Amino acid sequence: MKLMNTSQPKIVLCEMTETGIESLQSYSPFCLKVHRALGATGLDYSSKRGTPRDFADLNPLQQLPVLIVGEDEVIADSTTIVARIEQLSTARGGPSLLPRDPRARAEAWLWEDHADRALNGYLVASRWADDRNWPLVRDTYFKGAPWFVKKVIVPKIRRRVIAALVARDFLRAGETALWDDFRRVLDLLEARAPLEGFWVENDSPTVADIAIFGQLHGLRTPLTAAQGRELSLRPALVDYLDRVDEATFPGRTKVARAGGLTATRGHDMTAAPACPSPIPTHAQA
Ligand SMILES: N[C@@H](CCC(=O)N[C@@H](CS)C(=O)NCC(=O)O)C(=O)O
Repeated sequence: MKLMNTSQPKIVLCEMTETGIESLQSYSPFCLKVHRALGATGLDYSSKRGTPRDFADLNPLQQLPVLIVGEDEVIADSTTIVARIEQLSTARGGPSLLPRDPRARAEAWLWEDHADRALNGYLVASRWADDRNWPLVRDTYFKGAPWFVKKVIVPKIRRRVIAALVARDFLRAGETALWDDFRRVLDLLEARAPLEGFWVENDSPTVADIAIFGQLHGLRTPLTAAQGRELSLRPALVDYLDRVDEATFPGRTKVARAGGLTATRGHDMTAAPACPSPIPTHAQA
């Protein structure tokens, strides 16, 4: 039997502000992804919360997450971070986030990329561009901001995020086309979702699962009720996300027992309190 070496360097995750929802460690899909990679590998870590600007000395791109390993190793970008977590975990005999087979490994990274670049657009659009969601998103993200920030700065940030979505080819054909596309993509994912186990390799979560989960689980909050409902209509996808949740969130059983989760309800977080975010200087997701 292979014994796990429990020693590891100190790990600090620098990330966006708290959600106030126990089962959702971050509204940022990229920070959530890193939480779940750490959860799946069982590495110990602590978290420092703030806005991207608060950590600009660590990441001049002013994006979160950033991971600090040991005293002075600073890693930016969730993909690079997850690759480093993989090394840290396997170096001590812990779980791997990658399939052994090289082709399956490449496929896991391709799905990871698809989640970060493609699925992310739908999450950003549902929070920032959908007028049905915007009032709650705004009040959650910018709660506690001075009135002039809410009145002047926030609408500017929103316009900038929407312009970026158009540039990414998400909103160029308008909202109706975007949501038609979203449903089509969910249908494809529903058809592709594994009926048991995980996305690329069957018996344990890989980088593909963690990245897909980061983006899709973020839709299952009160902030994006319409998109969360679309997701809830795809049972294979919902069951799959719940399996990933279970495998990557050590505290899940405790939250479930406290009545926060049930098997049938999955992550229905509609009763959760709003996020007490301070003002992000940039878009959160
Ligand atoms: N490619 C980056 C994306 C990270 C990202 O976009 N983070 C958002 C929070 S969800 C952020 O920091 N946004 C601030 C900005 O882009 O100005 C990664 O994978 O870490």
